[in-house]
Amino acid sequence: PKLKDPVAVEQGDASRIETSKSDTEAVASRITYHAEFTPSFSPEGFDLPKAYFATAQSIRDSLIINWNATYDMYERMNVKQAYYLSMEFLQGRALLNAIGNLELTGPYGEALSKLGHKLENVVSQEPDAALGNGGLGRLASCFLDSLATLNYPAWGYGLRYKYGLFKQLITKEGQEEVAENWLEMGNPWEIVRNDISYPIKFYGKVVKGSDGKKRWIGGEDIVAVANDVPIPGYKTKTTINLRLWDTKVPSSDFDLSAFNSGEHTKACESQADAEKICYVLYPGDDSLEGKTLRLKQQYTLCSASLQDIIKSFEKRCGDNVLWKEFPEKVAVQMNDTHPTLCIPELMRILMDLKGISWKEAWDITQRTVAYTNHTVLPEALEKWSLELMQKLLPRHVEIIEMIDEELINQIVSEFGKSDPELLESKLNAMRILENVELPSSIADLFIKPKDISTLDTSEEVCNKADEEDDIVEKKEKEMLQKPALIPPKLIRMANLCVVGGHVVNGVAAIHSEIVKEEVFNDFYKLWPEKFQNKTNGVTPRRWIYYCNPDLSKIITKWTGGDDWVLNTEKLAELRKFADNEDLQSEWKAAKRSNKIKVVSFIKEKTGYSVSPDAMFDIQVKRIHEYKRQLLNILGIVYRYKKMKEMTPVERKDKFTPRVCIFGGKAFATYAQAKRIVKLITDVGATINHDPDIGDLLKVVFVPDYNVSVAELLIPASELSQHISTAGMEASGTSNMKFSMNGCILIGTLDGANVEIREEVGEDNFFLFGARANQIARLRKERAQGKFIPDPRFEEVKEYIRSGVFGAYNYEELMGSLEGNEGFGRGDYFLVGKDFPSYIECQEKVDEAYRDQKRWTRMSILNAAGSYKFSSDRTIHEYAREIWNIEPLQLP
Ligand code: 4GP
Repeated sequence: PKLKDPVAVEQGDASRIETSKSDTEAVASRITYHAEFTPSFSPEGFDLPKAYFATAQSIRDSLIINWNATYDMYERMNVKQAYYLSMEFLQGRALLNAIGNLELTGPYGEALSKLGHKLENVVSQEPDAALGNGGLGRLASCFLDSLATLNYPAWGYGLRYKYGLFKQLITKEGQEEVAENWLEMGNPWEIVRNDISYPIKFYGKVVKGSDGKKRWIGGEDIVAVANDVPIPGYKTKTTINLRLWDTKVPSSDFDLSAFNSGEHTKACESQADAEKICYVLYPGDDSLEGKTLRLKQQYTLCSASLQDIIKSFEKRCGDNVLWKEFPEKVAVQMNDTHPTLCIPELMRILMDLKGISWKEAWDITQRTVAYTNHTVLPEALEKWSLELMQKLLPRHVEIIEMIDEELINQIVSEFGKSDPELLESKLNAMRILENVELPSSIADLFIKPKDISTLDTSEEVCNKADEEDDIVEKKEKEMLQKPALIPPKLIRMANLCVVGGHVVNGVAAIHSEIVKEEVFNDFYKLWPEKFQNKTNGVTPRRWIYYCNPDLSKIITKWTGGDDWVLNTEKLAELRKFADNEDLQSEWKAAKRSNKIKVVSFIKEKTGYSVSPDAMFDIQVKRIHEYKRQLLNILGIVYRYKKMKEMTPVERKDKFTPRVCIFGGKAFATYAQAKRIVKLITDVGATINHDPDIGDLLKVVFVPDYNVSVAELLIPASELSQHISTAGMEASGTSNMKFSMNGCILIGTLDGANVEIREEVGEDNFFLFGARANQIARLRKERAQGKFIPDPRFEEVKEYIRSGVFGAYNYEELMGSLEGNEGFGRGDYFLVGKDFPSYIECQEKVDEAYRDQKRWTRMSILNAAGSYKFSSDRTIHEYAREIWNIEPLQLP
């Protein structure tokens, strides 16, 4: 077999496989070529791992041809490009997607079968690329798919972590984490670009040159090396790039003489230091070392990507580099605050290296970058220690201080000095630096001179004042002796993003309102034009077409073609057939065959046998108190207790058989989330072995939830739970995937649930719980001891405490739902408040499921109403309203 097809290379067209042979033969010969020459596997045999690797290599060849053609076109046309910077990309598997997008599923299936394998078995060999934690990372991957499919000139930039988040084991103790070594067998998708690398500096100091310019010198130098992952669009040649940075030391840094004198560890020390930057996603950050490592990761991503972007801009400009045109060629999107250092880094490069003035550099920076907020949780709005940043990135801190000073001046000129209290509150809320002195001209305003005329000067009062002064003085001295009591100086990254970017967007309509009215309200009042909404979306390719082929065929049949894959508005046409009996029976059959696959999967992963006739009720997402997996499991416990109190006949009459499926990872240091996992698995262990209950109720925790597991579970789902405390889930994206696959949602009016309910219709969504605008009042009332819990809620907690589910001490978990305010107590997420309406809503679910015709209708109407939630729609909005980029397609 030939290594490359010259015709295809010349014409930049990967779909033109060797014309002299049939597609199948050509594909088979490409696969066997790689099976023979790929050095990672032994020459004999063609077992599944080898078949996967050779197949992936063969398709990668095709992608590279299209990738080069796409890149050449962007260069030639010098179009504006968007760059999506993200610490996470949760790509999942790539093979099936790539084969499908190139429309080669048929030839690949046949070729592999000739070679003795089934395509589906080969595909399932691929480990998930799990370079992400949750929604934010998966969104980034959906965006890449849409960008390529819609032919937008865009790239992703991230880090090539050696280990993904972690692999989750479920044992008797609950969750255990082990290293996610996704690169163990090599990664056929990445192309190491040893020709593309950039220096990255840490520590050192800032000096002023004779020309008056600041220079950052000394310190620790490493190198960031590009690893390119081609991202193919669907039914287009456009293949964009995900560039992931890896880190190493500059080659000159290897201490040969130390090595030769036997000091091997010392000689390799700097190498190890550099490499560990890209070891793991989200290294533990309780220690200073951990914090430093995370900051190094963030800076590496920003610095390497910006150097790369700038190099490409300069190359395209040739001899005539007009910096003020930079924002007309480059849009940088910061996926949450992790890439905030883009702002001072772009300023530094422009000023210190390109000789541009502060004013012009600031204008360019602001017009280039934009920021997406993904969470309202205060603990997730990053703040970095000023001291740490000063050590690691001294020049950036100078720049951030300047930005802060300019902001202070702007706030002062906006609000005036006449009302010092108002001014002080604005400064406190909006400044980038926290707990850092104000410039003295401003600080003086807040020293309130005492009004001498009203002072009581009697001896008694004077003595008392002296005593008070002594106490204050003593306290101040103590404060100085105990530095921990002095509030740390911090940099608020989110504020820097809002100030430094030209657009700030939330990710669902309700979230964007909260961003404007609460999280960044002071900024919103100052710059209302900066704030936008971009409701999230998910790619219909991965999340219907490839993961649910049975349903896809039905949709294609009933909507008159497969153009819905690119144009999801067509899904709405299913509405008119929602009651059609033929469609209903096909629809149910597809669901059932997907459920049967999950039955085997559950058996394999957990040992539990579940019935495909029961309703599949699923909650899969990161384990977090605000997402309220606890509410779900308490509801299940309530259901179980009621079942136990009934006769078998009553039980069968009242309850619909259910398999309640959970999946998701608890962050390794998040103790409360891990207790929730433990409770779920303990409840499952009891209920699943209870002969009184049988198939009427099963509770399963699927271990190691990831993209591939989601691709299996979501098509089989009938009910899915999106039950966060209202106002706390920015958007959610699995809600969209479930709805697309004909699953009915039970949820609160939170995140994208609000918009999904609008689209699918109120009757086709199970709504319960307090509304976002009630939450603050409810919390306040609770703290005042005014909340009277529903007896059913008390009953459930009591039942768990009684030890029915084992001897584990659930006191910290149950206790968190009780009492008034206090750390880990006071039911901050209002589980108790929403519990009654939740279980009552679950009764409505049971009733609806009993009427299968009604249920199937609801299911069809969900898929039909999900058309808005394609990431293609979202990306068009970003392209038009934030990035100002145009599609450009290869001929
Ligand atoms: C997530 C949000 O929790 C989720 O609501 C949203 O759908 C998703 O981002 C994408 O916008 N946030 C994160 C995070 O994953 O790490 O903050």
